[in-house]
Amino acid sequence: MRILVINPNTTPSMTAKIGLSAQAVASDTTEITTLSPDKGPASIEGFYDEAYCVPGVLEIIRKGEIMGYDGYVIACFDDPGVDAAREIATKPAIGICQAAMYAASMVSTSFSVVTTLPRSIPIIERLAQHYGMTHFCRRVRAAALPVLSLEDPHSNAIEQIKAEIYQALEQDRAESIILGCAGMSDLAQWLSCETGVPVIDGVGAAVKMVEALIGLGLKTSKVGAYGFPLPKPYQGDFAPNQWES
Ligand code: 5HY
Repeated sequence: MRILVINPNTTPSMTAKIGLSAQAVASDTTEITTLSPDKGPASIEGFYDEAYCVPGVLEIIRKGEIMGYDGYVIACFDDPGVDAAREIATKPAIGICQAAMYAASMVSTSFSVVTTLPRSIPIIERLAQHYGMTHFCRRVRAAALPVLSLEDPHSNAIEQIKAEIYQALEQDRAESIILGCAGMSDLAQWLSCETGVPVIDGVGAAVKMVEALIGLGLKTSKVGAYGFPLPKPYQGDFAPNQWES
């Protein structure tokens, strides 16, 4: 099977890191391709960045459908554009937040999320509600670091994340930890060993769940909300994005 992993931001080093994390857990028979849009924000930190990364993500999904991919992973913890992606995709499309929360709920009775900046907390809290995960989610915390500091080997990012994890274990009584940014995907295994609790990376969780859905022969329903968009004229720069029946 062929899975297309999309990093919705435009930072090549993070796209490469996400690709390695996806490849590391993929089955031998799974071919992973990792892409990012050629337009949009260098990192996604808040609603505005999130809104502007979506058109690029959807263009990649449209190309993926033409190229016959079997499934998609949207590798940003805000799960940007996942519902719109499911409208244009016939194959399964999963966001890393949803995947990580469902995985955590199967290996623990409670989890806390450690994300980057405080402004991402309300976005993730809303997603926990949307996915029916509020009774599992003890707290969404921020390690107070910009997303791109995860790309800087000289930053103190890893220590800040670790410190926040210990706070979560102590104060939230969390039984597992979810890393709330795709840029943290390479830290999960090491942090699990360091902390002694499951530390979950959404990129890996989403790849395994897409593999499972493909293995079950499941496709995205084209009945109702995830049916193909209705053809209509789009104006201006988005004219090329209008849906043709
Ligand atoms: C992410 N931003 O996973 C989110 C995390 C965040 O560019 N990739 C990003 O902080 O919202």
